[in-house]
Amino acid sequence: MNIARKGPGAGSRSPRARLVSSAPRRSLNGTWQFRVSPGLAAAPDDGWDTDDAGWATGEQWTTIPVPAHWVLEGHGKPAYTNTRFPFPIDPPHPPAENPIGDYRLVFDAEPEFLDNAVLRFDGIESAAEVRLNGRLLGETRGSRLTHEFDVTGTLRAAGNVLAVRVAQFSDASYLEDQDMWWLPGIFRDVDLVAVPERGIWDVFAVTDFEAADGTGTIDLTVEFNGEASGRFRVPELEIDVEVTGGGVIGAGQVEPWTAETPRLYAATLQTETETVELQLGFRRVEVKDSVLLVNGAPIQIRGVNRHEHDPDQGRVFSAERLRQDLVLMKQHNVNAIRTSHYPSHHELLRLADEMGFYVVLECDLETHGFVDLDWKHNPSADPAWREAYLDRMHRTVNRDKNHASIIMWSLGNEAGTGENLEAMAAWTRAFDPSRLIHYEGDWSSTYVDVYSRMYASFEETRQIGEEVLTPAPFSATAAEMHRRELPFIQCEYAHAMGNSPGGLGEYQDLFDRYPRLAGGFVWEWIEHGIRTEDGTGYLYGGDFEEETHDGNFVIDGLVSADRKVRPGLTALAHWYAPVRIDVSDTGIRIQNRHDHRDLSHLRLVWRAESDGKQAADGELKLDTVAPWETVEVPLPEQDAEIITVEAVHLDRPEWAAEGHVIARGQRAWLNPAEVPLETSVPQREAFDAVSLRLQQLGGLKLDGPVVSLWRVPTDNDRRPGWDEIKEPPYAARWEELGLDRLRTRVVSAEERDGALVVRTRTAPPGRECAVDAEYTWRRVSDTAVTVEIGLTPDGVWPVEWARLGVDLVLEGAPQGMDWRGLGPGPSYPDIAAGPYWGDHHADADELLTPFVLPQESGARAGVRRASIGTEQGTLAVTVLPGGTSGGAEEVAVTVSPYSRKTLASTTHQHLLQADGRTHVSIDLFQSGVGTAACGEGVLPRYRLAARPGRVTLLLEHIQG
Ligand code: IPT
Repeated sequence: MNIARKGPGAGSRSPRARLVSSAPRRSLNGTWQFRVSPGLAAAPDDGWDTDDAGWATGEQWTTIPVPAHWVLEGHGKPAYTNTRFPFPIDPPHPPAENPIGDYRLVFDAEPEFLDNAVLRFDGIESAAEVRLNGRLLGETRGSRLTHEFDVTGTLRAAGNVLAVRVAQFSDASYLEDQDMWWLPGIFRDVDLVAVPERGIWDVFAVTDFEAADGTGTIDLTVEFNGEASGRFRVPELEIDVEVTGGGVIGAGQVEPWTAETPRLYAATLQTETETVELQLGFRRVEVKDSVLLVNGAPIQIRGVNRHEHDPDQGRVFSAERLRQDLVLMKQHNVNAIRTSHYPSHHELLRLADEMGFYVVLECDLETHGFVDLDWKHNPSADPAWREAYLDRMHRTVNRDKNHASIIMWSLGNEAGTGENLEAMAAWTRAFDPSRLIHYEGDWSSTYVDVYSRMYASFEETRQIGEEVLTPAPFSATAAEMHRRELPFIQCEYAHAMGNSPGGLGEYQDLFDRYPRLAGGFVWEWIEHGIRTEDGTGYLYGGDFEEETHDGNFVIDGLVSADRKVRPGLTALAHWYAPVRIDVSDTGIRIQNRHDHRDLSHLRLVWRAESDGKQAADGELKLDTVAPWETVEVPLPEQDAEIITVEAVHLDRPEWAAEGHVIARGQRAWLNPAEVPLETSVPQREAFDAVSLRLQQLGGLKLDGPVVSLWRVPTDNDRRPGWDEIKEPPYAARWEELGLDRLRTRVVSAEERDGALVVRTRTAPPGRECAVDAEYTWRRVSDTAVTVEIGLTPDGVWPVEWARLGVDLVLEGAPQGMDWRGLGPGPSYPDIAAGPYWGDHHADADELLTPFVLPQESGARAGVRRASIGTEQGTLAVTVLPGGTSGGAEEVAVTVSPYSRKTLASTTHQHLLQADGRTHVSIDLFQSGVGTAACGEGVLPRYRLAARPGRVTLLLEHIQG
């Protein structure tokens, strides 16, 4: 086995479309014999792969499920690196310590496979040598690409010996340096597929739609297996024609396919011996005047990057996970998927056609690690690798070429520049002119059809939006001129790592403003956590004793590895919604943000609430609202506290849950809480003698409030961000300053105007910048007090704060919270869309977001009143009207079973130890979260420079 050469695989048949066919197919998935050797030199040549069904496997052999990754089945360990290769860059040589897996299966074959059949492998990482009955069938390269080997004449009825030797690393690893786990093995299906004589080897149906007259065409290319012809039928379109090789078939008037209206027509191609079924979607993808069009109308890509990952099985396909993903995407208004950074399991395309997604189908290619050598030796620019590159693209395009959902072919990710990429583009353009070509790595964009970038800043995105409008400078090269004609997409933006991404609204505004900006794909859909053995948590890079790894950078998704929705996805659903509803003092504005549909498939229902009760409801009657049209209707109700308008389906699609809300708009005019009239000076015994913090309220034991400015660093806080002015990350600057170690001195405590007034000064160790606080306490009853809190910064604060608020600790573990405010999910200033006004509840386990790396989470904003349940009783916090003193009308409340110190010092969610107390933060202001983990930091308007704040709270111990 030669795994140190620069070529493609060998011996397989030409790549073809994945067809739904009547030809017999037999899965060889199941339990195989297996052994692993530590390197190629140690892999035995002991007859295991000869034509001997009776060969006895020795004791190094065991069994393994196929498909699976052997490192997730107890043989060796997974390893995570982002861009770095985990071995020296010495192409095409893999390291000598390179686990080799030998797979062996003895099987019988039914008669229908004996005349003519192929053996199909859908995915083997990273290179395999395949032998059947002692004969070498060939080698695979391209871990996520299909290889079919002709077994005609080799396959027999009984006792076939299939022997597959798989190298974990190979020359191919240099082309597969995606940011993900290295997971070797036969991890996708293995099938025996009959190839009937006079049947159909391949079909390519290129569909087109002419928006001007509503007609469609089908350009059919068929490759029969031997001398044959077939009948091509599309019953709904009354097409029934004889096909010998192909040609263009007029389809007459058709309903077009779009991601919003995924109309498909069932078609069949039939010969004497085989019938193939196709689902045709008529659509045209094109670029005009630097705008991306589908069926003549500009489209906005509201996309996500999707890797394949399961916490137990890695990249092994699971129909359940796939469906779960696409259903969740639909429910959150995602309309596009980039298959980062390799072709997904082929089932994804069938579902994308049916459910409606635009797909950017990416080739299995990334050579990112060469960036560390300044791209020296990059295979993309080395002619010796050219065939390997082309082979990857042929396999990618051919397998999925009949799917309407694919609007672009992507050459790969982060593979630098070079002629081999150009050659891939040239072949693809000639083979399939019906789709656009995407590749981000070459910013000069000479051989692509869209200008694509990742994590371009707001400012740069704006400039790109405008570039097309300004005349080109005299010096513009042909390449620059070409680029100006292209639409712009962000193939990755808004990095969703941890408590993130901030700034979605700002990007969306830009996408809306400039026709050239066709939207983008958030990075990324799924966190790649690997489940711990005891099932209680997820692991990341470094947890498998890897010497070289990139930590938790692999945990950066909008959903957890088990597809639990992270708050970033709730925010995304708001910005990606195909309807925008704005309720103001004067009326309701509704914008149709579909590209191809009016709103007649939706209902717009409203309700008015006062005092936490529904007062009235109804439905808004709208005339036809065309794509991108905005209409305005008057408020249906004048004096309610909250008016909510929701867009729901008239006929619920399969993916929508009962009562699914597509978009929501709201306006709240909340009545202020009543201020207690009779108050007195509270007793000193309720306060700690030294700190003057409240210790009891009724029978409730507590400790606080104390001024607090810090948060548990988020993933974004821990990284510097791509801002022009380079500053160390927030986490480092806060640590340096001691924001997490503030100390408080009591300045004075005195009775004044029927209240106890406590003044304190809080500052970091060794610094003089401080926050002066004044707490004015009044007793309301045995179980209630009010406290007016005035906070004033003093001196120069060298870094922005994370929060401005106070902390309280209650005895007893938290049991949940009820509140009036924004919810049910958390929000921070730049990731605030989604949560809505109302009366909300969170169970104990919903108070925080269980991010794999513990970090700040869970703040419920806009809170007017919160009842915080603990084992000991309930503390109700009510914000009293700010009145003329300019006090806050609402606060953000965070309730946690862990102290911030515990959260900050624990590496994994499942290792957190609760201390049996309830940690409460009441914040007047919070910093945004930004996306500095990969992209821009917190935008200036969401940063929290030192500032004063004031609020009056009613604190009550509620019994029972
Ligand atoms: C970008 C990669 O394309 C993607 O695979 C992922 O690693 C992402 O970053 C970060 O999570 S590349 C980076 C240099 C912007």
